[in-house]
Amino acid sequence: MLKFAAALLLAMIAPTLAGCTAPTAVEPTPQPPATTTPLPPRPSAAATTLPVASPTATRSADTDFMQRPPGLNVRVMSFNVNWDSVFPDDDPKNHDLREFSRGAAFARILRAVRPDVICLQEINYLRGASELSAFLEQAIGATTDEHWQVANVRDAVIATHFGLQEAGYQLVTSLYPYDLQQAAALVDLPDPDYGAIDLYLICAHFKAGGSRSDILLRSRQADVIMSNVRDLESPGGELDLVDDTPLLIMGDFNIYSTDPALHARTLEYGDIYDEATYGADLQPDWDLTALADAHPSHNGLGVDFYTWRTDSPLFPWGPLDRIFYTDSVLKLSNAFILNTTLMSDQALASLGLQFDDVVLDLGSDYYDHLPLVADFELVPAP
Ligand SMILES: [Ca+2]
Ligand SMILES: [Ca+2]
Ligand SMILES: [Ca+2]
Ligand SMILES: [Ca+2]
Repeated sequence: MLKFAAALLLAMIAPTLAGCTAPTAVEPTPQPPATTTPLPPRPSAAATTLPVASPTATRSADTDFMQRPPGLNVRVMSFNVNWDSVFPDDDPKNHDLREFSRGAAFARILRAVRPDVICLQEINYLRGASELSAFLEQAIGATTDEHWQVANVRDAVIATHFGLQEAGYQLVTSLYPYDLQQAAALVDLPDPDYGAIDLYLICAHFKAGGSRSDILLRSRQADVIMSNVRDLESPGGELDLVDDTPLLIMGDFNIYSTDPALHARTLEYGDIYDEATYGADLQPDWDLTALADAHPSHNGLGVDFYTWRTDSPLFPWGPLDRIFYTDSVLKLSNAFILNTTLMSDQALASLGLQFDDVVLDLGSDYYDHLPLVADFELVPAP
């Protein structure tokens, strides 16, 4: 019934989608359609204390949102960097779609945030885990005894300075097309600090675009993840997690306001869209409830919640990126979307950041995706 209703809804909105300025189908970041509209003159970052295109917002001196909460936490960060923008211009493995260069800003962000676990998207699949590891260690300024491990699938990259186990934890997608694969691994938290508990992570990048086939592919991508979660959380099959292992599903899901975004419902509530192929609905949390959405806001201020933005042409900004988690065994102690344009010069300086570090192209107000950060406290299962 839900399937029928969804199909009907899709059929009803299809003309709207076709007619609106939905992101073009260029895989996989929504790219702003070409425009000939002249842009109004903009103040330069150096000449103003106001954030670009947000004249009513004030820049805050607060840096508390960046502080790690007390106690034993794990800090995760998700960031769609836009194709290979973080690598040097002359890197032979740069993707054909690479248009921007922001390696220095990326390094400043990593050094300010200091995540334990990173989920990146739009990294050329040609890059190997060991070279990504070396690149990230240099970018983050790792100490000599700090080794970053990487598990990458398609353009999605999981990296951590903890242990990382990929074998036995990769999503089972062998019967499915390439687009349905996502990075997945078990983060081996150090036992002396965290006890026997480890952390399971799926780092995903969903199809962009507003066409009917894009929308349906996003549903399939969510169904595949959820069918794997069912296997991970139940005995038998091909994947097994220790009961009550904290689980995160994070990344760029291209959750727009211009389509029903049923895939978001699938990821949070376990409502499988194609049950004939991917099995019955499930309750994806260990206590047989839904997952929770970390719902971060810009610099923790509780005002702005979009994770993707472009102003030219205007396409609805929105939380395209998410961090879903098993709130039965994880307590969200802090969450924010880093927006350097809302920080005062003093706050930026104290964190080693610059005004436009999170903006992909300040000249055209093309922010693209912003980094999402969440701190989780591990809660013993009841
Ligand atoms: Ca461990
Ligand atoms: Ca299983
Ligand atoms: Ca269903
Ligand atoms: Ca729950």
